[in-house]
Amino acid sequence: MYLMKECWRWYGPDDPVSLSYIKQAGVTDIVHALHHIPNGEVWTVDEIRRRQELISGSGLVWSVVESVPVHEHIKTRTGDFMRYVDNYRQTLRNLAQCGIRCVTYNFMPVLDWTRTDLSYELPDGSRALRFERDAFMAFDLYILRRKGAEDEYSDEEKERAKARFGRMDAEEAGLLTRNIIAGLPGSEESFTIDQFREALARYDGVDAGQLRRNLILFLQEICPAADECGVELVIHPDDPPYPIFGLPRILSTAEDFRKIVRAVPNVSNGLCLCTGSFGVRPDNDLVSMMYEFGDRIGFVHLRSTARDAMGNFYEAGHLEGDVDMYGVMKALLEVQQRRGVSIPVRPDHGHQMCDDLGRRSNPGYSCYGRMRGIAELRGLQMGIAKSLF
Ligand code: DNO
Repeated sequence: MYLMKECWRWYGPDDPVSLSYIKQAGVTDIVHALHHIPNGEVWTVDEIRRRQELISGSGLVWSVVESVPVHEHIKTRTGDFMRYVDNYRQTLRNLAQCGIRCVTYNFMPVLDWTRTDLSYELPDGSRALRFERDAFMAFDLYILRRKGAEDEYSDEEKERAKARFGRMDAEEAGLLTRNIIAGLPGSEESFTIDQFREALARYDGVDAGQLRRNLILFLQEICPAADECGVELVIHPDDPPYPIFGLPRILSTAEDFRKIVRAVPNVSNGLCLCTGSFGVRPDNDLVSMMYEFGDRIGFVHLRSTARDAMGNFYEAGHLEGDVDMYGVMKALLEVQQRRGVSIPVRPDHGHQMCDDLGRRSNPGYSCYGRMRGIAELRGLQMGIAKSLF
């Protein structure tokens, strides 16, 4: 029987959750990136091998890269983008030479994922990541004071934002700013307010149609090499899955991914099905997406979010919230049996709980919270597998 290949994201030697702890979580594989290499530069075979040896020394296997970041110049097709495309292709070849054949990336302009609160207290005392719409709008309108933002919100939303900003003291405003623009784990960019304004300006005149064309051109440039060396490129969806800061978004729905596949049918053009990101939109049917895109799903992030009518969401327990995790897991098991492969899966964004609460950790990447996540998912998988197959 083909079960999920259980993975865990590790940020490197400075990650407070060590490889030996990860081993104790019972997973077999590591999701990792060479974060010390500047965005756009080639990952050499030497650097990759050195890291690979460190990981295998702990009895684990580095099997998924998350992420090889896509330089902003590639997303906007400006500046030095051709050099960055060549470097990207070379990095893929080097990874393949080392036997690492699943590479995650995203095509979100400027910011990778975005949250407003990294320490939202739940009724049981654990803490979760949260996106609070009013706080977000307050930042956009009153702290960033983005040109044009006024026109993108309704009068009612502007009222809410104003009231929210009015309740904020300087400390809260500073924390909110850092949470949004200082770079969450995995993002390769970090900005001050001025730098952030400049980065946004690079997208003046780039709408969703243009950004999608740029993604398609990029894939047409790198997929032939990826096909040839057997690397699967898996795109991570937008998080949150709708436009923010007036920036275009092109991977928020099933239809978005269909468009990319229609334009670039190469086998290496794959999807990282992140149930937490896609799951924030009620119109994304995750179970059908798992079946429909099954052949192209090279990597899965399992987590759940709970949304409300005000546009807020927080990261719920892995088996709670709005995601039908039973349906997703059953579909995943069926896809794996049909394809005859085990797909890499990682528990995403755990809560801070128990000893996590007093320790430093990368937001979303706590030890106990993710252990709880993987344990619940593993139990769910076993229950379904034993009753179905
Ligand atoms: C957040 C992550 C994202 C993801 C990238 C993939 O926790 O899921 O940062 O790694 O978007 O390129």
